[in-house]
Amino acid sequence: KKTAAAAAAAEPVQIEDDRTGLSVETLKRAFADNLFYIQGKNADIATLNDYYMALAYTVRDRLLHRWLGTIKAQLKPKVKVVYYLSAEFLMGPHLGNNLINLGIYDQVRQAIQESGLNLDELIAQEEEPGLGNGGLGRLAACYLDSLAALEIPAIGYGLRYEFGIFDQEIRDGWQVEITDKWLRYGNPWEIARPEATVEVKLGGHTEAFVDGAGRYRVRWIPGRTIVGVPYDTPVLGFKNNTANTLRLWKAEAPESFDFQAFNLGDYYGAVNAKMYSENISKVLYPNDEPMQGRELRLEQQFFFVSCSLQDIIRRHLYVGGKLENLDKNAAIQLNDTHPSIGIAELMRLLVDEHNVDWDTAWQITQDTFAYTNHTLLPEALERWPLSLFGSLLPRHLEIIFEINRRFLQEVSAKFPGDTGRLARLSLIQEGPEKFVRMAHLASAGSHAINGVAALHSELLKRDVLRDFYELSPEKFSNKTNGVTPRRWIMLSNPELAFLISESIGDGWIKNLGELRELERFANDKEFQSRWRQIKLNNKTNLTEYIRKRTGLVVDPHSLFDIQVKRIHEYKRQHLNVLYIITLYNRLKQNPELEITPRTFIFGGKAAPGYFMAKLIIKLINSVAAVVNSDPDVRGRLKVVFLPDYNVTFGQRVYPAAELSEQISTAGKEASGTGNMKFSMNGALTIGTLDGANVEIREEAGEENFFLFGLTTEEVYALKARGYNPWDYYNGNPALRQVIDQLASGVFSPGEAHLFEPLVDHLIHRDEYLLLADYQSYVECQDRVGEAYRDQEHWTRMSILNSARMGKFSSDRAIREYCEDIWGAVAVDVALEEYVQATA
Ligand code: KOT
Repeated sequence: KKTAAAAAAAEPVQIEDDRTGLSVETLKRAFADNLFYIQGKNADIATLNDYYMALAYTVRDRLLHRWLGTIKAQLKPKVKVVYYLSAEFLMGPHLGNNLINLGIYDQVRQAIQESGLNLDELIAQEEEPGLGNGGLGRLAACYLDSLAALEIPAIGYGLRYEFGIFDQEIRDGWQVEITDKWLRYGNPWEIARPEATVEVKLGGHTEAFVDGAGRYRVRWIPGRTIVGVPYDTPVLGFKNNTANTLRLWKAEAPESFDFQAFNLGDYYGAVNAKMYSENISKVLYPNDEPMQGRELRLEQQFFFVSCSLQDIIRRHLYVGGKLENLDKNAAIQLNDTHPSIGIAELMRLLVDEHNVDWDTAWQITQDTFAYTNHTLLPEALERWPLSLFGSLLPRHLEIIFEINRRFLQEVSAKFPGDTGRLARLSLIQEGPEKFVRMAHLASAGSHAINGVAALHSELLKRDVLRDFYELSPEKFSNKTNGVTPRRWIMLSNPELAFLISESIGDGWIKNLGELRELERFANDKEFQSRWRQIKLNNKTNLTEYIRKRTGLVVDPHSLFDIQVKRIHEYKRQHLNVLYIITLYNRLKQNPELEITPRTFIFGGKAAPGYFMAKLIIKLINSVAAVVNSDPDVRGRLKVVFLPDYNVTFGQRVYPAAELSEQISTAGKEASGTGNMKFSMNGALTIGTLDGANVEIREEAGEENFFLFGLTTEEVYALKARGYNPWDYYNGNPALRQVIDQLASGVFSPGEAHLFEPLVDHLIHRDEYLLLADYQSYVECQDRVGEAYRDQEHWTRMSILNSARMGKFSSDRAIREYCEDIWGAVAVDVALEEYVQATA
């Protein structure tokens, strides 16, 4: 046994440095110091934002040792790094999350309080980096969180958009887009690394030549050059020493550019060229799902991918790696096809710039890349007109032709004489206008292809990528999406997190499967009542927020029925509206009818060019105006559209929800991830058998899930035998009344024809089968209303939902990617001695 003195001597010396110390006193002093020396303010003149910035720097100081320690531990010869390439990272606000991951939430709260301020107000001050549209970008953010939590070496690569997703305002019921100036007050979480700048070429033409060794080679003479400057943001693991990096590229003009023009005396031209270059990372394309074949978009994709691949190769060579072994040090994941030009770019870098022979280069490329598909919607599959592609990336087009030539040779060998198959598999879509099919490039150039939920992965194999599956079945697997419990439970629902930890310990935060232990409390009256009280508190908070944002007063004791996600016809927000109108009609017909009071809450942005989606927003607001102000309703129904749905707002919404609307047409939603966030926070789901709903229901138990609607098979069958929405309209008086009201202007006084395009679409085509699913949805919603009356039973179902959501942690998803696709393992990060371990 050691003596006390020996034990004390063995303790590392702790220097309570103002930049690392975690005591409340040190935190207060550092906070005041940063306010003065970084913000240049004292308490007399400091704004809330100054205080936020001072705190952000105080926190950043405390993570730098982890960050530098991680870089040191990971930049080593035998380490395999996951490179996650994504056009979008929807990170959400950093401050609160970093406090949680550093394990200093409580100390900081106290330090801020003792400084006479309120931590929640400072956290609310942060403008979130909205560098994504929705599910795909948020998934990338959850995955970075889990990679760090699991101590997997990883870098997220993307674009540093100067303007992220637009801010949404509602005027007269319509969506209005406002530019998102998120960098306005500076970004304390990023560090520019101009020393790691890389060059990217665009346009021009190619030339053949014979090199010194007598080999046939190709030279690309670019039309212009852009430089990419990396901006790095740390991504902390939960209470460990890992701080991975999110590296976002900003496009700038090379210095030589304005120098030349300056020498010619063309100052204006020089500035113009600079602006032209900077355009590339100027703004995020605000389209979720449908692709837009704009040249600037392809430039963006190529720009960040080329920067990232050059960076990856540089890192690989820096640790003494050989290019032939790139796949031993690097796993590159393509987040949908947006970065799939990387396949051709890696081939070009290897063959043209690093002198690797074609076959070796192709092997390296396939072994390094893997591709995740996120959509089955045909209009979302990326394809670029050959003409546009060739003028921007002439060398890449040649490379793609060569890849295709060899690829189709292989196909021919395996399926002799099957010309139909060749045409279907070709990387080039033939026709009057030819296209490069990016999903085909990604599939041919990757060793692994995955969908994002079990159903979606099956449908991929059966439909969209069927020929690829028949060619290389071993490439395919499913990786059901997940979300991080750190942000989506701990940070957003602290009271629930506290109750859970008090009941079953805090192991669930790292191992979400442990939530199962909550099952034994499902019938416990005392636990149930605390569970309900927390939900009520969260609902009350949301009520207050709704009042502030919209002026609407809603009843926190009513059923909170919520649909938040991008507005899209396939997601069927308007099916939800059809039910609201149905309820309204019942109340008008029978004002004394007993119904469960409900608050319907919507949130979501529409792509600025998507007319129907914008009309759906107007519809929600128009129905809200009528329902909310009708005295006959007596407050039993309320409809709210909350403007500007984003990550920050999501954090308020999920904890307050009791019913989660996941009502897409079966076979259309690849996975969904909001569905998981709702369930974890104790909401019950009303949903179709679509995307991950199938697995959520499987886990929660079918008795704890409100299922309705056609299955994917039934949808196919109905469409195959000829779907006629008219039959449903004519055969269902309640439905017919609702449609007639929309058509005749009941909800658009003075503008009788306002919703005609919607009505026309529903009764003539109804691509997403709203009318076919209407009756089933209404009956299911009625069951929900009934079930809510038995609060004890409802609470039991709610607890069981949370308890059984362990599968949907992004930690589980990332473990599967690591084991099945990336071959990546955890790397221990050691900190310098004088840094305190996490609390
Ligand atoms: C956007 C453009 C092209 C291809 C796909 C998309 C896309 C797909 N954007 N978001 N998604 C969503 O991705 C989520 C994460 O996997 C899914 O949960 C969701 O169902 C997709 O719609």
